[in-house]
Amino acid sequence: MGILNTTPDSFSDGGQLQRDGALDLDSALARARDMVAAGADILDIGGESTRPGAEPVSVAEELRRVIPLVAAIDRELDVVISVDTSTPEVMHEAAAAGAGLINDVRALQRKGAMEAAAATGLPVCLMHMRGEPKTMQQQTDYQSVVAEVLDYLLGRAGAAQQAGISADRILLDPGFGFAKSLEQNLSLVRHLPELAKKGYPILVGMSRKSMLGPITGRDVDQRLAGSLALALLAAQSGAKIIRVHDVRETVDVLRVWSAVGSAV
Ligand code: 7PJ
Repeated sequence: MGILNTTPDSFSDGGQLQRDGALDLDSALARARDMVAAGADILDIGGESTRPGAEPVSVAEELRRVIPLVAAIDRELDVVISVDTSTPEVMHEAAAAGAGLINDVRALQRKGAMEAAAATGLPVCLMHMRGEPKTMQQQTDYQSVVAEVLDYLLGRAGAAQQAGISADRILLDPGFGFAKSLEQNLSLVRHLPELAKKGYPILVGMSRKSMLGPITGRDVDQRLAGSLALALLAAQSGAKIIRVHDVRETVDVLRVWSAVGSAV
């Protein structure tokens, strides 16, 4: 899954696709084309920055950022389009414009989101987070982060099924970096195989994230090697979808891993 940010303030690549204060559709489409050519099966389009400390965005602004790009990619490229959103209106409009997956870092907890997602008939990715991005890094006290994340995700999966989203349309994500300390993120990586055995496909996003800062001593634009290490560990642990900025390099790593795994 390749990341396509339409936000001016994303932590790792924000603003690169902007011109005159708005998303430049041609640049965004060019990036989408590149990621598909590099081997991405899914593109994740987000119109709200959820990095720690990020400010909320209005519904109108999120729609303006996301929907034209979903429609343009759907017209041109053969790829599954995921929308990274918690907003019911965006879910509805994105589905109509050709989206194939709803990726919600708030696990459909925003008012009306569960109903909106169910009405689209699309698969959903439910991610673990606490609170809101603006303050989430103040909420990292867990008795056991692994058990609590697992409980939360299975609870949300149950709620989704009650709302009419069938189990085979549900993916889970532990939410690396969302209300978690470095140690807690590492613990979740270590215990990914347990999560992967719960019967739902696992999606993970660790690309360039801050957990790599203290480990490698690298700034955000120098975290490719660390991100590739985490992608490989996640795949080996049973994750089915790896959400990344660097598609070409990650696809190489996964192809090598896959070749070794299928060799007799
Ligand atoms: C994630 C996400 C993640 C899922 C972001 C960033 C911050 N969606 N959206 N999982 N992270 N499912 O790209 O670093 O980890 S936004």
